[in-house]
Amino acid sequence: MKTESVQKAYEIAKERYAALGVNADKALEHLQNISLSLHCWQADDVTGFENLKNQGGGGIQATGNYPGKARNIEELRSDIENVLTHIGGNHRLNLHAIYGDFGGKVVDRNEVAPEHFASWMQWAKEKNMKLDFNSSSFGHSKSGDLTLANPDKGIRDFWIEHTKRCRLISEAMGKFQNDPCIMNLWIHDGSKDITVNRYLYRQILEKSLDDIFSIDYKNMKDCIESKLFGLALESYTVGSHDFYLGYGVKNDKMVTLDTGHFHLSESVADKISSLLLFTKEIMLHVSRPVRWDSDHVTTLNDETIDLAKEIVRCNALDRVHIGLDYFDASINRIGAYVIGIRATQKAFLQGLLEPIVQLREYEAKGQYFERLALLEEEKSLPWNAVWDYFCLKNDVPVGEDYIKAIQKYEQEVTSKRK
Ligand code: RNT
Ligand code: ZN
Repeated sequence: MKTESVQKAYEIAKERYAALGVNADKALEHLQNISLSLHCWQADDVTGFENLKNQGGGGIQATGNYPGKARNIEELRSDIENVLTHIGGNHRLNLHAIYGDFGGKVVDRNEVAPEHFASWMQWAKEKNMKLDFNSSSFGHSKSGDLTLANPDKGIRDFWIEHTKRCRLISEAMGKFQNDPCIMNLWIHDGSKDITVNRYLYRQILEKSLDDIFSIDYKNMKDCIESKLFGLALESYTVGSHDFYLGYGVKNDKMVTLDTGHFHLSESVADKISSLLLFTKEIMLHVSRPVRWDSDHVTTLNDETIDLAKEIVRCNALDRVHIGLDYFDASINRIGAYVIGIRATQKAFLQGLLEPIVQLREYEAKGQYFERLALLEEEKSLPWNAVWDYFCLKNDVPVGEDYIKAIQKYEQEVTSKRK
């Protein structure tokens, strides 16, 4: 696209927004400062780089077999570096414990340590990225149906040790990067069929968490992520939303809202204001559930826009951490990253461009026709001209130009991975 037309379109859009009391320059400034936490696991279908032989145990699964997935750390880093060339702003990278730099050694989950992430910290520093972290209790021979909620002390202690070590790693990352590393704790624990021990498993999980969180750290922040159900664990999830909401409020922990972890008709956007009242911060996993927690690539759909708008309406951009969480193995994986990241940014831009003062004035006066009318008009205001200008300013592809750029990387790099 021509630079000149992007600039012209922006000037016209700016005027249009100004007429509604919205400052487009300010919106762009805010967007520039929104740092997304990019999930590392879209690049390799959540496999990680462990050298463990006895991996089994489910908990998570990517579907599809599009060629070119990252097979090692170097490839994953190169993919992320490529992704960054297609998106504006400064972003974070969210690592899972299974992505350590294990140097060919067998390092079990209860042995992971900061040293296994030293090269990541160094690389992130060079790329001007901050790191976030996750414990990984899925895809391991000890994963089974129950990890931290397992009545078997041996298995439970194994996962407690793993999670404690992950907090230590997060602390080291936070210290190194001089910015808190956010560590997410998600476990798949549940039951395929009716259980008569709902209380017991939740009681065990609470105890395990108390143990895990008994050490206070300064450079990391914990967040806990619920789920509705997992494949083959349909009847019961130990770490349900109620469980973690209660635990988080009681113990001052951030709750992670994954947009795929609720009934599809439930509004995640509606949860933001309540959480903001009772917990200090929120972690998000922006995803796109199709019929279930399918982790499709995030798009600019109503759910994503509602969520972003709600956060802006609550004036809570500084209290909400925005992570992405999807893994589609059926399409070009770099493309998947870029589509989801850009969609999330667009959603926030729409939120930032909302004529909120006017809308609230209408609402205060009981002018509900006017409120609805403006909400409708807002959808087709020239936000896209502002978006194009954001891309131009950031020297990243404008509009659909990133398609070609990604095709090039595929031709030159990912298609050669066999
Ligand atoms: C799974 C959770 C969890 C994972 C990642 C890999 O349902 O959403 O966040 O997707 O940690
Ligand atoms: Zn998630």
